[in-house]
Amino acid sequence: MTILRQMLDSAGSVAILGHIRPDGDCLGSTLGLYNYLQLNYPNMKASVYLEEAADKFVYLKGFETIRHETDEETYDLCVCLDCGDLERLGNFPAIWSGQKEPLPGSPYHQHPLCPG
Ligand SMILES: [Mn+2]
Repeated sequence: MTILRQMLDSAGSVAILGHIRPDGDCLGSTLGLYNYLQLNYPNMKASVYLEEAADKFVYLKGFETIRHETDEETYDLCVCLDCGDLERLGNFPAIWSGQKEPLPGSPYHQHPLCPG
């Protein structure tokens, strides 16, 4: 079982983040995980947080669900994709640091899901 699978299996909610000025690989990776969770973990609360993206990506499944503002939601797990450091999370590092279960054994920015 992969580390990600173990983490997802023990999480009831997941926030998904990517980098500022999201491009195609950022949107594709974050929405890919979001759609995977919708399909395979139907009872899980999952949200993607990104800055506004170009309309040319509107065809991507789940594009309309992307949240563009921080909010009061909390999550068990936060997955950062296509982003190498916390500064490139833009307005959303609070969501990253607010997850209930800190990622084990390493500082947030050195976790394999968000390599610094
Ligand atoms: Mn990118």
